[in-house]
Amino acid sequence: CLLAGSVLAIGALPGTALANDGYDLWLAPADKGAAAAEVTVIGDSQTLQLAAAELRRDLTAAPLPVVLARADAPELAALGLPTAMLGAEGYLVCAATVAGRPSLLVTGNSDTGVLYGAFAAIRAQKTGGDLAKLDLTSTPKVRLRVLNHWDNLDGSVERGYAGQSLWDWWTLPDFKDPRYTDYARANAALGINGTVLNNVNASPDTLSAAYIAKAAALADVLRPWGIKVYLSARFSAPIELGGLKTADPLDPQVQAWWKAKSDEIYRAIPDFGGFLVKANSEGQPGPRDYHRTHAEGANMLAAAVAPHGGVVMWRAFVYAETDPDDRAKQAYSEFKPLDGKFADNVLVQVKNGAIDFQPREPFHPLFGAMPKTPMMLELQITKEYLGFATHLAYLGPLFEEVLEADTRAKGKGSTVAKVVDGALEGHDLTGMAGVANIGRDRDWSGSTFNQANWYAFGRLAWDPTLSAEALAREWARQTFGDDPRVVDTAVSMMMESREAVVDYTGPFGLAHLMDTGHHYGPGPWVNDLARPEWNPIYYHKADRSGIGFDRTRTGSNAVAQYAPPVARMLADPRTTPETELLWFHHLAWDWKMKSGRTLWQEMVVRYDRGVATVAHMQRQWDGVKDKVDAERWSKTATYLAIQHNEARWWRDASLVYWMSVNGLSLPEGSLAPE
Ligand code: GCW
Repeated sequence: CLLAGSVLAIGALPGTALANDGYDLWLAPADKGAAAAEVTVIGDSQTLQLAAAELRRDLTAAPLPVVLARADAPELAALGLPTAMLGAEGYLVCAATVAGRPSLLVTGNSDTGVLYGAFAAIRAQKTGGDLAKLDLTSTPKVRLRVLNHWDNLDGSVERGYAGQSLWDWWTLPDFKDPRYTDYARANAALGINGTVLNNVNASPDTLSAAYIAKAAALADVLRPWGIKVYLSARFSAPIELGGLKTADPLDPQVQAWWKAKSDEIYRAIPDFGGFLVKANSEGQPGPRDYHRTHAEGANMLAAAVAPHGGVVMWRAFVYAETDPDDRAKQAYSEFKPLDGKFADNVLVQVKNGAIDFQPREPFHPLFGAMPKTPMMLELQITKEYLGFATHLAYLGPLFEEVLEADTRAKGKGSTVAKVVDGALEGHDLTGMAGVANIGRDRDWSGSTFNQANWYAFGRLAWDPTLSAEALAREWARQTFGDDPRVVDTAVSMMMESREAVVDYTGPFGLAHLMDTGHHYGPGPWVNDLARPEWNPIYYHKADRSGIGFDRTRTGSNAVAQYAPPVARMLADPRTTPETELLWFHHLAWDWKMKSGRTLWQEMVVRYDRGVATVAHMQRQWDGVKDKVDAERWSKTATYLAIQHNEARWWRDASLVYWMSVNGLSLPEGSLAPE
């Protein structure tokens, strides 16, 4: 009683909205006072019923009764709707006369398509669309829109900053936590249609009978929402689980083991999506242990799931000590020669950049370089290198930047988005993966604004050409309501946030300067780890004469991995985008930047600008204190204060370190007074 009273008291402070723990994500219920829509379902499926329930709950003041029906319903036959072009998962929402009654029709070629249409209608209304004029049609551009959970069987989450794993393996398969349904709803609202339940650093036990049953229980919850379950497979599982002496992919016994294991999984999960594999990377076992190629490894698993319609998502995130010259080159060196050698149901999953989810990285040279292979883009939604859950960094612009990058593989306009959605090379099997930022925290993602990164990933996986800013606005309206002052403020903060992190952690393409292991806070000086490419100094190569990694012909020549026009542009520091300058070049501290300042002076400006931007975000947030509920407002304000302190920590520690290397001092008056 006392507790409830005190919560109410907080909510009742003058001018302060009630508390909100962020649990509802972008699905906050519509205005309770408004009339619910009248919804009729034609057909009979659980998914259609779920879609109807969403509309009854969240669509208000509909000018017409709503009808939900699959396109093949006899009642729609006479309408001649252009549904063929919607494909398996697209939707159409429009005014139509159904069975003699003017209606708002939500349709698609599958139940899931109708469900997506229902969510699209709700989104349209919540973001200001006029239901009377609603005419929506959309088809996903990417087929597999998948979250990758790096969740371990002990409940911990690798690089997870939102609490323990959502999956309670202990109580599964009997207890299906209602939260799994809420997770499914949130994903379906974005069009996410797959989830890899466990960490790519996979335990062999994931494939044991006990865990297959647990995964099957989750699959049962997710299925009506159009979401398939996938598992990360440990390549050596035939040894650890099967008692075999080898995991050699060309060994008939190993092949038979995987076939039998796949059959067992499909008996429990008939629509199982397939396997995700991290092989021969960071100590994980793989086909290279047996002198086989990645293609031989992937194809062996692909053969096991192919009869059931499954796929293999084979990661290209590989690097080893054997090629210490430049870690950024290794994936391309190993995978490019394998183009055309992968089975039809294999996708190669490539991180956005060639190193590892840095605040800024040039696009991965494998995009556009393997035209015969479906290339799946892997993005990191969880902010391993961008300040975990505490720092506000909206990743929409980062995702957009890689999707818009022009590989020039087939002339101008050969964007990464077109490689990923299959348009450039004519692939039908396409995919995008996001490393989830979801945990058991009440707000799912560790902070309100982190939810936007999950949101942006899901929407971009549906349509990689959507704009990061438009998505920020969409998200903000559904999250905070439609007060323009709050929405504009949130969008403005979001759109400047990622560049702020780049500025205060390392501008101009500097990368991997975080303290090692946990990757939180600065550590550009670290140089005592066993493998050279784990040490930050390997990446910045700063000395008295200059800073940056020479990836041109005089250095590692990684630029040669890009298509010739891109390679030429990157070979010269004067034509390299300044945002990526030190990624590709080792330059003198007094290199002249476009601003006219020296590199060193400009670096100081950028570090300081990063701190100033965080201060600006704080001021903006202060300005909407009376407009946002107390709980979300104060948590965000506190996190911004942490971020401001830590941006200063980053700036000061980095500058002091660079000065210890270059012997220069701070340009007069360069740091803004605090
Ligand atoms: O980003 C690095 C992380 C590892 C991760 C690895 C990978 C799952 O530091 O924690 O392991 O990449 O992507 O495989």
